Amino acid sequence: MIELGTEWSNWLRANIQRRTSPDAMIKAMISAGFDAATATFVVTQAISPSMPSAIPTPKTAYVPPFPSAGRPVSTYQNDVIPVAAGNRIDVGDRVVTVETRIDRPCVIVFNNVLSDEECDTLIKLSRPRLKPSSTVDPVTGKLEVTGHRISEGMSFRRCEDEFITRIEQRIAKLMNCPIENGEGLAILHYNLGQQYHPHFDYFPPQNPGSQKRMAVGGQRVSTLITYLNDVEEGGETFFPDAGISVCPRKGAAVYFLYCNAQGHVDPLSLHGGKPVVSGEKWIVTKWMRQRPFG
Ligand code: PD2
Ligand code: ZN
Repeated sequence: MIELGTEWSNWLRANIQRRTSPDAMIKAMISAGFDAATATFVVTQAISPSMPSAIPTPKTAYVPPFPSAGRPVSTYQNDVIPVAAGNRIDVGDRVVTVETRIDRPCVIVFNNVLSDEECDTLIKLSRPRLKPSSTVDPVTGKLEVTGHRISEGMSFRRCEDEFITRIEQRIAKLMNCPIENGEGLAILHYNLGQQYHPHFDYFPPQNPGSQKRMAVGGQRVSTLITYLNDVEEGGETFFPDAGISVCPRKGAAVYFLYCNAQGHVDPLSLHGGKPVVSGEKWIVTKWMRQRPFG
């Protein structure tokens, strides 16, 4: 039996009452981070009169109106943003400038995170190690190659040499998170037409595979995507539920924060990479965890 929280139970009940189609409910649950199998099971079970329902009796009489895009209104709240205040941030060996700050979802765009030479070196070092990209299977928690992210990638071991260590120290200072909490720097390369469909970087708490992924280091809390080249057209990092698009620019970066001190995660951080329309796209991503990782 899958246990749904009160918020989701109320949402499901209200939608069944207003005769929303099962397909639309399943789609809305998948968009909110449920895996397809769980969403299908829960909806099918809820609408079937012959099976016991996953929906417990509501504890409150109030059922919120149909929320935007079929999702329940999120009560997520950020803590104090860890990134330093101000328009210029000294990260030790460089001054990073702040281009844009958005409160919710918490998104910050930086310039001058990496030099042109550092971008070129990361591409050169990673190119011979690229493999088809993998994503996390939501049920097993295992990494698998799927059509979900159509690109190639590789990960450096944390602090694997002096050059990587220098970049990691700078990024940790910028994100204001201990270097030990970081996963290894991950490179992604997109060719013409390739994209990354919208997803959460956090491990969706209701996915059975997430517990396994969080056993070491806990939940992911923040991401920094740094662009390693200028893309002629397309390839924006976008947040579809917040209406934000960030255009890739060599050496610039987009930061986002989506997990607070209580371990609650922000569904507004749903994001993806738009298809590359002209040229190619290279990025390096740093994911930070709640605790030391690995
Ligand atoms: O390449 C991107 O813009 C992108 C978009 C969404 C990268 C990631 N997610 C990621 O590395 O998690
Ligand atoms: Zn992502």
